[in-house]
Amino acid sequence: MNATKSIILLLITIVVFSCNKNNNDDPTPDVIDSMGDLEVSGDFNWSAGLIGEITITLNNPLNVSTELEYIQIINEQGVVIDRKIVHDNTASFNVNLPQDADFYIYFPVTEDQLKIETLGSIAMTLGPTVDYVYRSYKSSEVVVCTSCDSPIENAGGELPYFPSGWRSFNESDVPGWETTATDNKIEMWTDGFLGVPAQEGRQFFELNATQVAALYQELCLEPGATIYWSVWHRGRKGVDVAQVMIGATTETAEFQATMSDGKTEWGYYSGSYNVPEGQTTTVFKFESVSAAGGNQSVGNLLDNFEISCDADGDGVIDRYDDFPDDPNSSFISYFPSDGKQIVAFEDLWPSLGDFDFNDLILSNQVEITKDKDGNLIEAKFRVSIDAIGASLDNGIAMMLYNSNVEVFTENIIEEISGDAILDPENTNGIILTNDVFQTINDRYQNNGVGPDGTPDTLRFTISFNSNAEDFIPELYLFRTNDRGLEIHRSGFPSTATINSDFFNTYDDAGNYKTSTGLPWGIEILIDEIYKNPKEKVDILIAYPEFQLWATSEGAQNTEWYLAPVSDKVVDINFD
Ligand SMILES: [Ca+2]
Ligand SMILES: [Ca+2]
Ligand SMILES: [Ca+2]
Ligand SMILES: [Ca+2]
Repeated sequence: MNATKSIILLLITIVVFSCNKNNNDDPTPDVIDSMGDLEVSGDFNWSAGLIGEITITLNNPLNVSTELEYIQIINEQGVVIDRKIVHDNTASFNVNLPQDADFYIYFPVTEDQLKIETLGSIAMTLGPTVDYVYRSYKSSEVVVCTSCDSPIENAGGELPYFPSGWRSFNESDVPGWETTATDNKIEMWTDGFLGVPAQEGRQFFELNATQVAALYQELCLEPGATIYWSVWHRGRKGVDVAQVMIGATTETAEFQATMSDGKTEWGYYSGSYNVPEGQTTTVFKFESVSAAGGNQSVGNLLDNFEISCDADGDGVIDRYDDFPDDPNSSFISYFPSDGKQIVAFEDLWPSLGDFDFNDLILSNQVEITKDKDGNLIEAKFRVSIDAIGASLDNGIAMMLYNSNVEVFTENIIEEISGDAILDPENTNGIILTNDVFQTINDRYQNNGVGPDGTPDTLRFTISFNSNAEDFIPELYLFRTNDRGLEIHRSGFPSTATINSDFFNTYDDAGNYKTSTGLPWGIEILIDEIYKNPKEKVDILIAYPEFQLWATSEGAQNTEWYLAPVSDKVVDINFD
């Protein structure tokens, strides 16, 4: 007894001494061996990962066409893990990225690539920095749906090069393009002439050269293929009108779209076209209809004609379509954005536990399908029950929140199938199991004390009713025999089933944190394997870098989970 008291006194002395020492401006915190002695800012979310918004701003000195193009996030293997459409040279992503791997912003049009280092604003400069050769970036895009070598030529009117102002060329001097004008003249402008910026590159066309006429290209496209075309149009003195015609010859080309634009902005036009069987030559014709000002040599500016394959006609070209043969599905993305999400819990809330964070450890990977507009179609979940150090019986549930971690105003779930059911008590809630021990096939704990076993994996699929573009899934625990006792990670709300009498009792400060900011659950986004602390081994002991990560609110030791003390963690190699 006396010995115990002495040790306690000694510990108190050490703690007091530590506190005093911390009051100095010494930036190096004292190393402690019990998480319960930590004090951490109340704002820290206890998540290891790059989680939040990234806003890309494109610097575009070469005037590459960026509007409505896709910008992507790719992983080290070059796999596209997310994409957004660029507007006004900017695009924003919500990311959940592991920090033990590298990720890049990638702009396919120019093949520019930039490593992601932080959240927030990222500026990216497009194009080669030296020795720029004037060219049209997208002059030979069609590679899949045609057997022809060069289906489109000089798409953005960058050839022939001329230094400034405007020129009238004979059609034989303009690669790829022909005109219906009887004098065979094609008029071209350079960027900035009469105050008009090129839509792409530094040159563009004026359809009305000396006559009201049409520009066209004769392309060799594979019969039976579906192609997707796009082009940009602008008025010169006011609202000019032209039309897009496609067919076997200039005479039989059929109307596709009317282009009508004023003189202040380029307008974007696009559509799909099915190349008829037997049609080996396809003519794309851009025909002047009317022009402001009444002079037939004035009007209808044109730039950046593109053709791509769109086999399923969903408006997403094959190159960007993760489901090129499914018109209802266009893109795959992931939660987390790459790797997997580990959530690790202490389950004695509202009382503190032993901080080994192995009472329940889940790893979660979600493959998300979206339509062409980015709306949710389907999500396939794989939730692995990695460790069960608990002695109590717990259930596992999930809530889907919007990207601000708020409840959706409406139900977004159409249907669920597989190893989970809808939560009858919570809209957009899911029950994975009412009792973990009843769900696993063979009893295992994977905590270094109880039996080891290959983790069971729960697989389920949610289909959505298209009311949302993104969701955050939150895995949480509840007590099998007391649904009102639910344990969330801090930063997430409790659900409709909570018994709020538990809040502010024992060690809880009302928000799933203690008065010193400690949580009952942590999150790790990880590309590698997470080895959990053995039973009753404090996570500060198992992972010496954890303490500074916590006290720096995640700013330092961002990869603490890669540096365990090897005999303090469970290291089981499951196939
Ligand atoms: Ca151009
Ligand atoms: Ca498509
Ligand atoms: Ca598709
Ligand atoms: Ca524990």
